[in-house]
Amino acid sequence: TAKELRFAVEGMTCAACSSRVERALNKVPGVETASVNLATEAASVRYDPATVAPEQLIRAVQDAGYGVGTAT
Ligand code: 9UX
Repeated sequence: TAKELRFAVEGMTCAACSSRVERALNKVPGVETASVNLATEAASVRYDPATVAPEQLIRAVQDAGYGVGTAT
């Protein structure tokens, strides 16, 4: 069963930034869908908790060069 994680993404200043974060999240094995909203700085990720842990999702954002804020 998929779970949903929502958190704030810090440091995005243009639409290419949000696309980049979205792509990084969608590339992680176990992620079903990820969407990132530039204006609200919100990331929403549907993932399979048997395959991937929330920490790995956060690390993917950080490795892409952006910050992770509080869960929402
Ligand atoms: Mo445009 Mo977003 O250079 O880093 S992709 S600000």
